[in-house]
Amino acid sequence: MKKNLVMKILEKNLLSGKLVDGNEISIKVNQTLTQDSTGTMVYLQLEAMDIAKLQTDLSVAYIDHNTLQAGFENADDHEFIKTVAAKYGIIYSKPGNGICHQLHLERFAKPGGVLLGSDSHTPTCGGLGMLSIGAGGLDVAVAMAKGYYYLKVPKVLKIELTGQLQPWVSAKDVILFILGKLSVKGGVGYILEYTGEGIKHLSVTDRATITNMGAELGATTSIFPIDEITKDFLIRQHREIDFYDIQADSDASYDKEVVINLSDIRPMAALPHSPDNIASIESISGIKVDQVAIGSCTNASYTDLMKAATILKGKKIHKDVSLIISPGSSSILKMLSDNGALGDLIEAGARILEASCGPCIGMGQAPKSNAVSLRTFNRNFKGRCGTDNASVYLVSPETAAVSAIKGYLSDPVTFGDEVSITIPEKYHVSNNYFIYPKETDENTPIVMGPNIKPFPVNSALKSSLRGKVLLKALDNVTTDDIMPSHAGLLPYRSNIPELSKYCFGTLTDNFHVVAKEHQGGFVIGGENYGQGSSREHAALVPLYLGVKAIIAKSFARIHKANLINAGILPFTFIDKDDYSFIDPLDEFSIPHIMEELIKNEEISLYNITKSVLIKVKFEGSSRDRQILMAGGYLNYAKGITL
Ligand code: MIC
Ligand code: SF4
Repeated sequence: MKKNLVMKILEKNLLSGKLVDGNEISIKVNQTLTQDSTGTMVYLQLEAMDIAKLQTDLSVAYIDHNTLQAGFENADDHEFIKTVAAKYGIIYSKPGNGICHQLHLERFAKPGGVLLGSDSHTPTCGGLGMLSIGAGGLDVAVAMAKGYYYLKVPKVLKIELTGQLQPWVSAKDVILFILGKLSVKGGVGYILEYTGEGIKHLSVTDRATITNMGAELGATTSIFPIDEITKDFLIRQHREIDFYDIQADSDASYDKEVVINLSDIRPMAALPHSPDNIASIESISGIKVDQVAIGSCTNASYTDLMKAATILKGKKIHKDVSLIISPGSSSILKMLSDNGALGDLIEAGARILEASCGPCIGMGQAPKSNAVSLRTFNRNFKGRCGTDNASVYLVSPETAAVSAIKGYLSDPVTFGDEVSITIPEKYHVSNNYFIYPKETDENTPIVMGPNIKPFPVNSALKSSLRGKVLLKALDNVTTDDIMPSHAGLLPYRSNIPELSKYCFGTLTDNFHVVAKEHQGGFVIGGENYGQGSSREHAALVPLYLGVKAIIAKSFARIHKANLINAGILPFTFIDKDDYSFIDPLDEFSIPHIMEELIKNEEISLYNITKSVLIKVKFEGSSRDRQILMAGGYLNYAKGITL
């Protein structure tokens, strides 16, 4: 069979298992990345593994999420990560250097390699032809310690791009268009491989915008082919040496194919409160706008910010609009400063933030009550911006900049001639924000501030389970629902007991009280339970509160892996209609859980309150079942020779 690019890279890095759809395999991980809001857990877990040396070619610890530092907590976390980095030879990226995905694309990603990152938008580097997968923190710690990652062989969806983008239409509109077609569940179980004539007109940063938001489709990752454009980007980034050529066979086979004509796409937006709630800007233009934010790992490249600066040059931001700019990296900020574009943004009245995630994860710049906020970001879940009743629309930098001037949602097509940006001959490289291992000492003592608390570890699965339904949730519950994140809570990412008070905070006020009162229990979910981020806090906090199993119609990939690693049972209904007959506080019993799991049989769950038997199942590998029986990955790892 003719192989696609995904299969070629998986084959190149294959360590165990057969490359057959649905099979579990392990692959060699060449690089890892962490960011600070998941990183403290990753490095606590790495420390617990007690290893002498990392097994990756390169690992980078970025500080980009928790940079507000309203108290000592974030700075203590940074110091902890810095000392771990020095001990293990991990490259440390200081706060202010920029967003992990943008920086990794600029500095380290290698075409044809495998990257594992403790952040769901790790697929950004797929824009450079690297197989880049987002995972829970523990999986990333294991990749650093052991060099491998286990995954189910995904199906590969070919997305063939034909045609060429119309003026004022950009990469963000492409991925929003795809989200409108496929939905937030459309990519589950797939890796998206882009091909076709249309890709010749997309730069590496355009491609990265598209692969970045593949996370919102639920895809394992997305990847573009390695071509002259890839090489050109590396040359301009002063690292042609990192070019590696690996190609899909001609006439490669795919599990599914979609053709998208770029010429058909118009400026688009994702409406509140889901990235797949798509409409054309033309159909919703005129909505009054209070805030516009340009930045994030989706749209804060040099080209994106230059487009905004060129549109805003000599103009004034509307009096009722607050325009926020957060550059993707310190190098980009330096280039904007050198070429005068930063001055143009300031003159227009923009608020300039440091190069970091910032408002994307609610770290500041929460909009006013009932505000309409246009953001070039990737997620618009309710409350994520820090203001529960705000309406967030996801748009391109072009739409954002034009709307900031007009004061209402405007189609950039009506703005006149399209701006065209020349990619710099050579990108600037800001090296001084990195601490490289050669400058560090492996004897550096690990520094842990008072806010860094031990993470919870499960105990081995019992032969039977009993407990109450603590919460019943609808479809598409996000990890932002399970473990909300904003400026008030992000300082506690290393403090699970404190975070637990806010578990399921967007759905109910008192989950932690109910969970404690009933000594833990069960959670019921709809389709796509746990979509969104990679934060393993969405598993560790429920574990801390005694949650034993989640029974849902279906799960998002990373969250399901995090539940398994934590030893929480992720079950799916065999008959989805059973969902309707469950109510909060129903009493459940699973009398033969251990036996059924060992035999890989259907699980019989008795709803004692309703006197009915519900059949559920565990979909996973035998290794996954062993991890669950051991009570999570760390217990499992103790029992095997790795
Ligand atoms: C996000 O965009 O939701 C985050 C914050 O980057 C998360 C990681 C986290 O919760 O720390 C992600 O995407 O994985
Ligand atoms: Fe940071 Fe936002 Fe990207 Fe997450 S989605 S990594 S918070 S910029």
